[in-house]
Amino acid sequence: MDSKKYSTHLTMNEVKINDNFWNSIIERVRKEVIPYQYNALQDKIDGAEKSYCIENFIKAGKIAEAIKNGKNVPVYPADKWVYDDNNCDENAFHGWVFQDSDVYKWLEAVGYSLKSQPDEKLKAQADKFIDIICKAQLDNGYLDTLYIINNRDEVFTNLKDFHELYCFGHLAESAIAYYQGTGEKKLLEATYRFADLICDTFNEKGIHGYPGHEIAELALVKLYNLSGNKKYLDTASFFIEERGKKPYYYDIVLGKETVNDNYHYNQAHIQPKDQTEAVGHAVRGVYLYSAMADLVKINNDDELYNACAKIWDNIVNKKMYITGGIGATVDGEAFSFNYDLPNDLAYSETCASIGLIFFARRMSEISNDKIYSEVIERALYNCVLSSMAEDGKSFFYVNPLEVLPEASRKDSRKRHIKPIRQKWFSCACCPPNLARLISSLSEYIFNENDNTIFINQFIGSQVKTKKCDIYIESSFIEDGKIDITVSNVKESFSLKVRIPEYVKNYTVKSPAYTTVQDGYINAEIDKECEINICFEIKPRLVKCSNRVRANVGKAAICRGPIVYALEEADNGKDLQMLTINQNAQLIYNDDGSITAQGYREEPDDTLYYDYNVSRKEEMKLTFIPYYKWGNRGENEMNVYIRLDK
Ligand code: FUB
Ligand code: ZN
Repeated sequence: MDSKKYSTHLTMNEVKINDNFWNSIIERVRKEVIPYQYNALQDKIDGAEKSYCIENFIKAGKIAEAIKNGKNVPVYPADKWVYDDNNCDENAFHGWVFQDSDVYKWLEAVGYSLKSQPDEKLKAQADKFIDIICKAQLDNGYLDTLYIINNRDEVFTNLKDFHELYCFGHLAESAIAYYQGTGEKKLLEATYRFADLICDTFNEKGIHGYPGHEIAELALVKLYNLSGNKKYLDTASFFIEERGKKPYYYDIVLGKETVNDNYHYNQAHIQPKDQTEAVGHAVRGVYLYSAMADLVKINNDDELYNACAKIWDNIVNKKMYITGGIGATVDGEAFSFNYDLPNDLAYSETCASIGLIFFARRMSEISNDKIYSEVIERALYNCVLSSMAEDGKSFFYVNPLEVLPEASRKDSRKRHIKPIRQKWFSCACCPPNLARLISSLSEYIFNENDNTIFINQFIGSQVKTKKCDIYIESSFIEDGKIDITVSNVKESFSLKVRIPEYVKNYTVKSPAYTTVQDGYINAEIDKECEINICFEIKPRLVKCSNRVRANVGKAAICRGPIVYALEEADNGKDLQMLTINQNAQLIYNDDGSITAQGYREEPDDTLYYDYNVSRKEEMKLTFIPYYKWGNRGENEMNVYIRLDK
């Protein structure tokens, strides 16, 4: 770790995307997902599960007003994770304990979107929500509708489960994005007041607790970066230092003593600085690791960096799907044990992959090692992208690598595996998370430090920096080509372009002195120039470690960063009967599919029989990008295919 080499990602203040592949996806989020979520948050979607999100803020606003006017307000139990008309009073809080976070994530996406594409109608909608949110804030700054509506006297009493600090984290992220996107400060001011209350409440002299679901930590760092107010940084550090200390805070509150290390689910089994393995709830994990990486960079904290590096290594080398999905088990939406990566039971929550991207970018800024950008690319083009339908109107929460619709219906162990994207979820964490990531994609392309600009993702874009202007024209996903025009050069610097690990051959045309360093093409720039790169992007068979039991004897097909899948719509039912030879010619087609000669075995109706070689017929196999699966109705899907002997 060398603090002099730290880089910083370039932000949407500097970077504008204009890319063949991504333009339509960003537009889909802007034109479909954001408006759809606007209605979903207000329960205006027929047939979708209710959100209650805005309804809760309106209820909380009335209570805040009543309190200000000295009126008595009712009390309801705050004792469950999810509230509905069957288990609570109609005037009580409804939905999941973290329901507030849905509108915050929506506002964050809107903030980013308005930055790149001003839109008065959308801004008016967002301002209306912000007014509703701010009316709910109590005089002392507190802002979480569960406790405002149900019981003001119990705030911060169940940090382990009830998500007040999680909702605060999303509030802060949205307020910053909205301020940066529009210049509007109302939500940010409300956030500072809540943040101040939190800083006054949690410290050496106050509560020694920490969030059960991490995110407040990284949000406080963002507030510190924006405001320069050190108390936000101190509270983020406090939360990270207190986590996992013994006796456990949660035990103290619950009046028990945990004998063995517990609280893996919350990554609170030991202190973060001593953690070496990714455990517990995956989204919680990656949000924590992101905040740890933030603190590493701000404090040059070697100990925390070593923990981050070990956890990273554990995730990407033992616990990550080929799609960049993480959190293999439904049991606690959690990381499983090393190499436990079942295809048909995978949890692989969309939010977890998004959090992995957050962690990766922070790590890339610390070391400039390209491995982090490789993982961003993997997660982005596969797990994350697959979570949204092609029309932007339905979503996956869970991202399996093998789907049999009948099993999803009949096998309760696979109830989480949905064979078709859903319109909305009562626990709707993923779609708004996706919206905020895609709307801020421009912040994942470039990093910069004193003497270098790194191009980490090959997304058509333009950027203006202190050193120069850069224009990238990219058809990378189609044919591997990237044309980089550097102009307005104000000082000499190194331009480093990541060479993807799957690229074996490439050509570079560069008038500047160009070498290869640490997996990057390195061009020394001192005047304007154009650099043309062509990466050879060929379809390839990818094997998985034989420690992963589910994939022994199988391979996946990939091209560039894109993982491919077989679907019943192209290949018929019983995808498990298909095989491919390791030498099969993989043909990339103009429509983005890959075809190959393979085989379909004849079905064996006899359950057991003496060994013989299965009879099989040749057939043309069609593979489509994994992110496209499930757009043609309910059907079987497999990422891995058996290798023919
Ligand atoms: O707990 C809040 C969110 O709900 C988590 O991040 C998701 O995994 C889902 O459990
Ligand atoms: Zn989610």
